[in-house]
Formats: sequence, structure tokens, C-alpha cells
Amino acid sequence: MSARDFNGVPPLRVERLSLPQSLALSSGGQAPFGALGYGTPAHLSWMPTVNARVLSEAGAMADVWHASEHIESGTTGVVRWRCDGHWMLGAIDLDETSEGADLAEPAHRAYRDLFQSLAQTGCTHLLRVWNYLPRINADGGGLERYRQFNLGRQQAFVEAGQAAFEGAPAACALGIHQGALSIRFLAGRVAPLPVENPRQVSAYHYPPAYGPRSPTFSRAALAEIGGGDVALFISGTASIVGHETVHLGDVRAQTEETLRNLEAVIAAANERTSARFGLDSIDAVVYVRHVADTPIVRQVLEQRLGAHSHILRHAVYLEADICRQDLLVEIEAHAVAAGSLGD
Ligand code: 3EB
Repeated sequence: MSARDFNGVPPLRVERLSLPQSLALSSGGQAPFGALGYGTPAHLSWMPTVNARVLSEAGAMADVWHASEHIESGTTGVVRWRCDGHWMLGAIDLDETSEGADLAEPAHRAYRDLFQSLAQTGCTHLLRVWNYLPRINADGGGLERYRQFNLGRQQAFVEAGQAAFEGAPAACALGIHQGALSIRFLAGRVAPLPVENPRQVSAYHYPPAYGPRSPTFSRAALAEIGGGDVALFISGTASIVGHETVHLGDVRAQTEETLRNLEAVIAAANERTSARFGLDSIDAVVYVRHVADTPIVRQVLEQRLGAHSHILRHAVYLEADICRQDLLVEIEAHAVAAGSLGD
């Protein structure tokens, strides 16, 4: 098949590889379209890394993205991006330590430049955003830093005319122990199909008890990625029912509840596409707040899904803080399956 398929969409592909496998891809010359590295070296420009400790035995891993060959790269303000004309990957690493504790302003600047970069490439629709916030649960001077981040993020969405409520991209927001405010994103020319979880209040409608401005993300997003395939992007998913955290202090029950939420959002996604997604076949990242909880999280997942399921053979476990103090575990994922959107 040619690089441009029958729908006119140059295919986007993703594969989860070990660090040596992903480095081998770039050794022959041109680097792949882009990658999101977990525990990978910081100096690879095409593979921005996540500054978190890898807890899985396989060690450093990467989600490597492939697009068409004609890749342009550039910078727009604080954003470094790569674009093939149809798909765009971007990264922001903003050292905000000199700006005081307040994260609203750096978040606003980061997202303002992000939307500027989308306008420049014509890939104006965000599909998926990965947010990594240093000291996410710390007090920023009267307000938790995650809540400050939500202020700046939502403001930038609204100012850019981007969907800040229904239609927001899929996203995750985790806490890292050191480093810069790190944002990675995938964008395209066509708006994704947002998916919500019927067990949960939409995050963009959380009540003000969780902060003056709601988080800006959909529970999942679906997108046609060429070649007759659909991608499902599942946002960070945790032990929240309605808008409340459930199973306080119980990592086992929180992991089980997270699996119920993942099943619910996958079922909701399957209602919107002819593609068929399942919990056992997604590429997941499992974020664990307390390293000592990792064996319990792993045990629950293995009991429910089987140690030899696709999800557990490919899962990456990372040490990270979760956006609410009382959440101990969070899981995000993506998957690709044959099918289309609409009827
Ligand atoms: C939650 O469901 C857990 O702020 O972008 C999950 C996914 C969470 C994305 C974000 C936050 C975000 O509210 C936290």
C-alpha cells in the first residue's frame, strides 16, 4: 500500500519497544517520526523522556510513532515539534523553578505556545496530551500546584478557541519528583471523537471542590489513523466513581476499581466505532505512587488479566504521584484496531 491510503490519510503507527530496539530504528540514518520514552536517556531529540523511575523489569521502554517520511521539525516558543503535514508530535520541557511556586502561569505559557505551534503546522486538533508536573501535590502558595496547572491550562484552551469541555483531548497528568514541567502531545488535522465514562462525572465538569478550574480532558479519544485502523487513546484512569475517590488507603481495591473504569471507558468507545477494543489488548502505563505497592498492583492485574495477556506483557510501570493526594494508582493506555468511526 502507498503511504497515502484510500481515505487519503497517511498512516500513523505506534509500537512499544525496548530502548535498544528503538535505538536500532534510528541507527540506519533518519530517526522515526517520534517517541515517548520511559526511563530513556534525555538527549535523544526525537524521543523526549518521562522523568520517572521505571519499576518494571524490562527497564527503559518507548512508544515509537511512525508517520510518513517527509518530516519537518521546528520550535515554536517553548515547544519542539515534528510534523509530517498530517500528524504532529510535540514536547515541552519548561523549567519553572525560577518563577516561584505558582504553576498556573507556566502552564498557561506552555499551552499558549502549544496551540501556537498547532496553528503553525495546520495540525490544529489535539488528540492526546501527556502532562508531567514536578511536585504535583505540593502547595503552590494557597493552592495545590495541580489545581494551579488546571487554571493555566483551561485558560489557554479557552483563549485559543480549543474545546475545553466536551471534545477536549485525552490526557494524563502525573507528578514527577524532579525536572521540568514536561508536556508531550499528539495532534492531527481531524478532530478526534471524544469518549466519556458513564461511571464517572466528566472531569471538565468536576465540582469546584477539586479546584477553581476543572481539568481539561476527555476520558478517551478515538481517531482514524489511516490504513483502515482506529486508535483509542485512554486518559489516565483511577479509582474515581462519580467525582469521588473511592477505597481510600486501599491500593488493592483502587486497582480493581481502576480496572472497572477502564472496562467501562473501553465499552463506551466500542459503541462509537466498528473497531473492537478490549482491556487485555491495550498498551498500558501503570503509575504507582508508593513503590512498595507495586507487587500488590501487579498481583491484582495478573489475577484479573493473566500474566501472559498482551496488556501485562507490554505494560510499563512507573513511579509517579497522582493528581489527587488520595489516589495510589493510575493507568493510561492506547490501542489500535481495524475499523472506522461513524456508521
Ligand atoms: C481523574 O480521573 C484522575 O488533569 O489531565 C486523569 C487524567 C487525571 C488526566 C489531567 C487528570 C488528568 O481525575 C486524574
